[in-house]
Amino acid sequence: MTETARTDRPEPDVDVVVVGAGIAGLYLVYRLSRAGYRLRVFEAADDLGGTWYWNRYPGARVDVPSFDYMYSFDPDWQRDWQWSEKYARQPEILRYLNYVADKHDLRRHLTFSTRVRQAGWDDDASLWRVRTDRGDDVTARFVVMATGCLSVPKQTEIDGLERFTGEVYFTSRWPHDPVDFTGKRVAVIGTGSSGVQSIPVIAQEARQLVVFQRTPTFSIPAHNGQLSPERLAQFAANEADYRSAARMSPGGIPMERSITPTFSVTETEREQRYERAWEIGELFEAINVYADVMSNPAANHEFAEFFRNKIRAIVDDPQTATDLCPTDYPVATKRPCLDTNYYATYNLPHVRLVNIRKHPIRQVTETGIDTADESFTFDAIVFATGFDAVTGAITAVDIRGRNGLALKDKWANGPQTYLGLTTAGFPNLFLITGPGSPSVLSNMAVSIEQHVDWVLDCLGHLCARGFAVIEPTETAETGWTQHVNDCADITLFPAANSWYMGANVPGKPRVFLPYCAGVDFYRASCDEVVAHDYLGFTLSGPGGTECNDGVVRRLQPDVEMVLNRMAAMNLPTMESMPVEDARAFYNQMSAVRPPGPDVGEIVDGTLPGTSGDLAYRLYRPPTTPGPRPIIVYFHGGGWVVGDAISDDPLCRDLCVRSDAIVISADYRHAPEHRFPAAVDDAMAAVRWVADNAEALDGIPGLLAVCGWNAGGGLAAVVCRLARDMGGPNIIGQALLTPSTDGDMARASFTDNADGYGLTTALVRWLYDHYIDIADRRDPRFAPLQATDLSGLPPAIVVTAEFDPVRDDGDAYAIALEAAGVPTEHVRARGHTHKSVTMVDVAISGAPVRARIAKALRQFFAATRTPEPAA
Ligand code: NA7
Repeated sequence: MTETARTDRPEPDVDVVVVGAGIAGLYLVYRLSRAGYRLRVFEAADDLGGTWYWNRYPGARVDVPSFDYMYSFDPDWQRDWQWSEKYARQPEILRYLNYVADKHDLRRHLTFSTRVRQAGWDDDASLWRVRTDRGDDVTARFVVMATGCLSVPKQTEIDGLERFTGEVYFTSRWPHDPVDFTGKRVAVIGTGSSGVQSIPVIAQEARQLVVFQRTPTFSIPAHNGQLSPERLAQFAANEADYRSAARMSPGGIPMERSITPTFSVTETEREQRYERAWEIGELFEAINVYADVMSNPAANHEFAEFFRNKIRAIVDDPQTATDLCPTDYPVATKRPCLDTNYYATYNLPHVRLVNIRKHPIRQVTETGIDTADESFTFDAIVFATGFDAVTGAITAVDIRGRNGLALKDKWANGPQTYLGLTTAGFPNLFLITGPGSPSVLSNMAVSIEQHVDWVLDCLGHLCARGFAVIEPTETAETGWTQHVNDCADITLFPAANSWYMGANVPGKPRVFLPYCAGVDFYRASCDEVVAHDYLGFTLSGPGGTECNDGVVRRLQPDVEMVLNRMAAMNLPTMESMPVEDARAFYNQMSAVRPPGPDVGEIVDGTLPGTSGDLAYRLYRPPTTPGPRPIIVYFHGGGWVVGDAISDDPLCRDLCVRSDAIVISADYRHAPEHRFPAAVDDAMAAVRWVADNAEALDGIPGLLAVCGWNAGGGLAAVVCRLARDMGGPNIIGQALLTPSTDGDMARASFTDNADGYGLTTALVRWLYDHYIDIADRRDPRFAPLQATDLSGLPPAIVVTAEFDPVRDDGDAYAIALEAAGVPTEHVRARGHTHKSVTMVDVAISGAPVRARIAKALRQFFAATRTPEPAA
């Protein structure tokens, strides 16, 4: 190794072994060889190209525009290379890769027709031992898996194939010599991208074509053709800017992330937008029509219906059209396709679709295929049945890490990686576009370059600092794997049986494999890890060991996006404002939130407080009429800002989810009305609601309280006062990030002091406006200070990980439990003081709100049907 630190350990044969000579492998060779590393590259095929070597089926094309699907490291490419089409065909891409390899003299590093079978980490020697099927036994400091995400074809699961006497083809292993279907009866099994691309082309030759479809696909017309001279000129003038915009984009193609929710615009506008996406014919553009297409089921459904209408309009036979319409998964949760005449092909008289969900394939026979109710005769069968995606090619190699741990075993329940680039227990092993990185959800060319660049920077760093070994920590890996799942969980992706979920391969664990928050967010994480001294990695070597352990993304992804957006707005802090301005600012911020769900009825009214009328807003559920339990809700705002309607979206959500009447009751605010005015009013509100339950169409006796922030504290206080004053009877309390103590010494006030919305400085400002320091141990302000919490109504207490008042809430939940109060304590991981209340903004908060509502429903149910006496 020319650059790396020397050790007294055995010198390996090479510095780096690269597995695979596709787009990733070639770029690795370019970077590694120029940096002076000694390397071997093993490629199972007898030539370079990876995916583009193998997938030679008729109609095979890239589904990202050719301009975007290319290397950016070669800026003078336009001198001697030209793309002929918007979406290049497979032979052209393969020619391009050969052109790059020849131009940069990469070929001499490549060993073809050689499959890496095994790679084992030798801990004593700190190197990898790599074995191939040709008998190579090579030692290397590092191994880089550039094996591609879609390179191991799925096994056929159809009986009898060996009996078939006709021709059999696999789109993923297409012969190099031309295949002529002229005059033949052909079957195609599979309607993913490979099927969709090949079916129209095969139909042009075949005498008869029968397509066996298990799951219909969403496909948009590619509108392929010549590249427009204008686009070419625009691109040529600004290539550097274009490439850097691609690197910072959501998908690896320059594009602004849509922030417009579907239903915030008119139906006509939406139709026009969908139509435009259909006309543009670019996948990333289509998925980006509206911000919530991949997260809001209703938004997705409408977009899907647009597609289905297109299919119905194109396909003549109504039954065929119905069979071609996907209905059992949200659009784009399985890889959508780009096509040329796919749906119209079914209008040809010699083309037929067989829906094998209705007519299952029984077996392949000597002469064709038998379904449950029909026998077909074929001259050729084409399998377009997909791949063991993302992990298949990595685990196909017997990779053994520390202590002989097999990667396959480690990943038995799903892959765990750090950044999709590395995996704990496997030092000096890098994965290019591995699971947990944007990979198949992005423009691969951009993601590959980013990964390779990261790896090269990492190797350079190790060398410069005298380290020989790098490995992620369990903490970092667990955190990243959690983050990858968190990102998927706020989308509709997990709803589909897709290869993204591993669902196409029998027995494969059901785990969302790629990282779906976007290339831009992903790159930021990778860069942040480096900026924080390789956060989450252990670096070791003759110079010692270094580890800045930690988790790079701890916030819920949507919460982080909101915080980033807020930070970018550079707003003044509330505590820097006079109170009146702070209130106006708070109301202004509240006004721009999504409204929350529809409820049955909203009634604004007043109720008698201890010192004059108090406003309230009543929310009635949208279900059948009739009396309902009542939740008295106290708003947040730190006793200083907010009012009965300031938590409107949250109250709507609570009302709908709990199927109860929610009465959001105002209380007097500080500094005009300091402690205990708010407590007195809260108590008065609960009394009035209890006394008037019947008139409010509530069920007398079924009364719970709920509150957020200061309101959570008030709800807690009211429960204790009601207990001590002999009523009213409160049957449950739901406390959402409540303020329960005046002691600001707890760790969360320091750990979460700034950067998560509510700051410790603002908490102090609110306390100061509301209550004298001398009163801060009064249990009417600090329910945690009450000497006796026994006999209080059952509780659900939600605390947020990144909240200054988190530890107060935690302490209160623990104290309730200790006092024998049935308490459900929900620690909202990755959330802030406010994020759980952000209805339709922070989707990750929805499960927490669902738990609150469930708890409230259980409080009511338990009171309705009291437990039988023992
Ligand atoms: P895909 O997208 O995995 O498509 C495979 C297709 O084959 C899909 O329609 C499958 O139906 C079908 N299939 C798989 N197994 C069977 C069996 N046993 N019987 C019937 N039908 C089956 O692979 P592609 O090669 O088309 O595309 C891969 C990616 O390459 C593509 O997304 C682009 O990114 C490029 P299923 O949906 O599983 O019910």
